[in-house]
Amino acid sequence: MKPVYVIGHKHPDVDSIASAISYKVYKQSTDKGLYIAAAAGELNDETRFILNQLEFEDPLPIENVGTKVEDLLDEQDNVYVHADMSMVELGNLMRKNKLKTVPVLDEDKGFLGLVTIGDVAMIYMDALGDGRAIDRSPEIIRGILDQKVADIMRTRDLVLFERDETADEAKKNMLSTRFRNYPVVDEKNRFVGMISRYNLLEMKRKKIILVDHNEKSQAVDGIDEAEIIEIVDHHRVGDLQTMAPIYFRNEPVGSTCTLVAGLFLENNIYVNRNLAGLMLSGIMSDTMMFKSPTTTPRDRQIAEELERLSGLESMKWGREIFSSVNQVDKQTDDELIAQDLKEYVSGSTVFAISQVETMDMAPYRERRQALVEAMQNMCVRRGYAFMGLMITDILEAGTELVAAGVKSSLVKQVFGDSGTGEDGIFLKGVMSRKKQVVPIIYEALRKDNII
Ligand SMILES: [Mn+2]
Repeated sequence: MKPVYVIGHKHPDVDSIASAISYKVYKQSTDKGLYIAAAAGELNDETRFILNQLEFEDPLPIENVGTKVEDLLDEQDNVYVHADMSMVELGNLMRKNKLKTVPVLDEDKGFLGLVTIGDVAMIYMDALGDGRAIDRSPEIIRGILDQKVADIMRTRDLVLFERDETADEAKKNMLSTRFRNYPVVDEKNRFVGMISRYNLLEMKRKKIILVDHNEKSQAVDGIDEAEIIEIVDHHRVGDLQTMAPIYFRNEPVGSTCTLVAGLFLENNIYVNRNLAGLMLSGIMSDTMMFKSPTTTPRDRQIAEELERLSGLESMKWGREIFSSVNQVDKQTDDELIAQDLKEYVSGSTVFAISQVETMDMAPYRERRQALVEAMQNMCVRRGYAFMGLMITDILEAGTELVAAGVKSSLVKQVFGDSGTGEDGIFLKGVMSRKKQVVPIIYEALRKDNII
């Protein structure tokens, strides 16, 4: 069965991972099908801490959701034969299953070769020749039937695919060869199935459910080739397009986990202690322990329910989560600015806003100059007009905004340089990237373009 991947944004934060895992559980208990929770990037420290404490497996890491050879595999059961099988058995099997091509495998499913119906026919035709030896035909046929698959299988000039090759590469290869079916192997040459020219015509896209984002620039690579079947999110509506109508749940609440937990509760679906803890983690992390202005009464209400179900005390658990973050000295400047970075596009301007949350600003302030330099370099490398780093103090409920890049003056213009430092602006009460920073920048860029 083809799986559906539930996946959050790149540079995944706690909410992204927690909502992917919990929404996967929700789908699994309400819908038919196979669902897999995935991660579009490395897990951060808080997420690792939470998954560890609550005993969850890591989501499947996925770098690219573009169509791969494995997505084109034939759905039906794969029939194969062993090299020591007799021609009689082979003939029976091919007739019974109406096969045109059969792979030959060893005991470990290692791929050895192929037998095609054309090859089998040729053996009979060659042996019977021009028909002059017709009176000897019982003998000739017996000779053929005595042969083994090993004697007749084709091992040379085959076109094989690996499961993680892109569908585009496979397509090119298939168009330049003339076979009907092609075997697919894994990296250890073990047979995983067949693909046919026919599969190529109806390109099978990976099925994806997006959680905690809906903008292309934040989505896993290859998203254009995938089929988005649902979105559950709490961010502004961005630029993704879908072929068909989809289930799109977007509400302005503090975390995606609030929405997912809401679904469990509304539909009276059982939530175990750990799952309740996981969703509570998403809420506490995204709302910065209810201090972020994105926090809504709904987040608090759902968090209360989850406290009850998980046995965790939300503020205490929140402090544990945030103190597991402070690995600041272990991270390089590049790691620090890339850890929770989001890209945005406005017309031809691409910019990025990064955010770290902390209970202690001092180590960040000490490194500010080095961070600015790393940001300058990142702007050049990735073509950002500017980027901002929000160093958010959860206890103080405020953010130091550091900007870099060619157009960084725009950031200083809109947020006002309070004079606390050359590149940093302290913004009291600002905690939310999506509510208090990004919209203001968009508005400024819009005006900038008009004027
Ligand atoms: Mn979120």
